[in-house]
Amino acid sequence: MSLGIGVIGTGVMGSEHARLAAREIPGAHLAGVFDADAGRARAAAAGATVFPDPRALIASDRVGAVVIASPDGTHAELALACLEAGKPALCEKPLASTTAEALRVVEAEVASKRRSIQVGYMRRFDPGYLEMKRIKDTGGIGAPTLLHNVHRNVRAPEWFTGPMAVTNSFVHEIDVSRWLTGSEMVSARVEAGPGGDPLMITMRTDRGEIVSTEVHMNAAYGYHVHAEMVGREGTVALAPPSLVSRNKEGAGGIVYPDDWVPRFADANRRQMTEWVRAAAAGTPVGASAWDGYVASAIAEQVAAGMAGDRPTALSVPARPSLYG
Ligand code: ISE
Repeated sequence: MSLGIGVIGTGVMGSEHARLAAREIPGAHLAGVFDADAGRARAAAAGATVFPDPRALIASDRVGAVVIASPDGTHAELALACLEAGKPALCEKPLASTTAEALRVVEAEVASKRRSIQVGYMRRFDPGYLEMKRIKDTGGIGAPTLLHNVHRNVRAPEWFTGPMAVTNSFVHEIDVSRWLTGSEMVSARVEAGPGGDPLMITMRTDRGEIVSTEVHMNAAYGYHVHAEMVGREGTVALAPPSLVSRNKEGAGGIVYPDDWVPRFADANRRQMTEWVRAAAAGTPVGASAWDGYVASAIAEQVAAGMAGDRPTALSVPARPSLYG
């Protein structure tokens, strides 16, 4: 039987999730959408039901699983509503906009005794990152010592406020660095460039590895995410993310997209495919609510320590047994 997916929030990512559910995911279909902007909801629904509010979507018999892609501040409350309704949810990152709210989601899921929340840290499904991890895990570069991340956006979205470069963008590197290294982050230090952008964030892991990240919100030339891991016997890096190389006006090279949707199209498709498979039978395979909580907790601590000139010590509570 085909799984009916309901999508809450049809902005940049929500409309991509709706498109994937409607057209590209085996065993699933788009059952309906909700967005505060009804016109935007109708456009993303492409004929599927437009629900009058998110609660009606979650409660509907036609919706077997929910994608939460509304503004960051609504994620935790909607994830809790999905847990209450017993419906699997793929919640866009971050899991919550505060650590306290993220912890409430973890606690509710632990109380339910079943993992049913996956957090949309889609880089875990990107073929390049997966290959880096496979090579590192099979000893292909020796013991890791450093991870260099680069995260460049063309320009900060207009809805960006305050420390969102950390809580909305850098959270990706927190998650992917924990996943790639298998280590926990124990300290962080932030240097800000002129006017506060770019940021250079250096973290230390509990195995002594160094993780450096350039978070650049207004890099102008294109959307560009890169990572290189250095080990005792070699290095492994993402290859240039382009299907083609173009020559024009006396120059040649790869072509960068404007935002993350084309860059991570494959990762998002694979993420939803695996999530649908797990919703039918099994446990979600991507970032768990616990991973979402840890990423948000670290981001909050990094943002709070930004003004200081000393490294910030990072701490997270012990992992509940539900998360292995
Ligand atoms: C955005 O919300 C995303 O999740 C993108 O992947 C990230 O690159 C961008 O910086 C965020 O604002």
